[in-house]
Amino acid sequence: MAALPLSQPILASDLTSDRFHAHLASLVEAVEQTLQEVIPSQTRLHHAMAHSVLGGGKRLRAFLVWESARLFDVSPPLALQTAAAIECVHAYSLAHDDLPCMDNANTRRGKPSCHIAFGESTAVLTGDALGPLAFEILADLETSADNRLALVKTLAQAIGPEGLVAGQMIDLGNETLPQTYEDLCTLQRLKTGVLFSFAAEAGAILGNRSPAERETLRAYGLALGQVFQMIDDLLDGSDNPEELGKPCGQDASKLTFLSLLGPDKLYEKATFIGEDACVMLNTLQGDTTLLKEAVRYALERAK
Ligand code: GRG
Repeated sequence: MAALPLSQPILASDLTSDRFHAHLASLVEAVEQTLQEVIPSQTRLHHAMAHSVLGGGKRLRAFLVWESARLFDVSPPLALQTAAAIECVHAYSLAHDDLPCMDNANTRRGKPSCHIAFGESTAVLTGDALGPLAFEILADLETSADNRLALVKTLAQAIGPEGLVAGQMIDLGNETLPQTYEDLCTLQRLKTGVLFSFAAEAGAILGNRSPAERETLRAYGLALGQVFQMIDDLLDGSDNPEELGKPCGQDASKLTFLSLLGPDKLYEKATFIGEDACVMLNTLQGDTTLLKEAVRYALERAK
């Protein structure tokens, strides 16, 4: 890890720029529109899918796809469809995570969770439907077969038995629970980092970039995921369910970055990891300012 003073320019100023917020807002709108086009609206299942995936969420993963694709002049429709696929998978994971047998959360994105609105079996099937839909979107992208295969395979790896599902198993206590800082990093890499990482890499895949560039964006995504998750832990211990997007205090009985480090050390460490993520981006050509600002945005959630 590159050692850096916290005064590195990108995180030194106080707030994310208007440009960042304007880009994020227009991306949210564009992804929403793309998602509306891919989610059918005839059946109860379709309505539950729409409930889970539309009208909410920060769309950070979509933003990572969009910004990494922009670096490499990928066409906007390709980037948006890829972003929509990732948001479908993310919504799938949230619908399942909220179930009584998992995190048992009644609200999500300021709305009733999918199982509260539609019942438990429909919520399970909603996730079951959003996953295949995501892969279908990727398989249909107007890009080379190599790129489609790389996207499908990398996403499958990110969410499968060595990714999201493994992280959820650990989080639920179905595997050995985390005991150390390193264990927590592993858990959060699996639960959050791998999907951020895939999102950031996706633009490089679509842009036919080198393995080194793909690796840089992957590593950046992992680091951003860790910052994000550390701040999530901080918010879980606070009284800010709006920012967290779900009820606070759900991790009170678990080892978390907050219980392990305390708020000050946690924030300091998250800032250091965030600085490192920004430095990684300096090896890429093109304007990575907004990707760097995404790090600050993640840190700012704690304010
Ligand atoms: C195979 C996709 C799949 C899932 C099965 C249920 C499960 C295994 C995994 C759940 C993993 C999980 C819920 C991780 C939490 C990730 C996280 C940080 C969620 C909150 O992300 P935000 O804050 O949410 O970006 P918004 O609402 O803004 O999109």
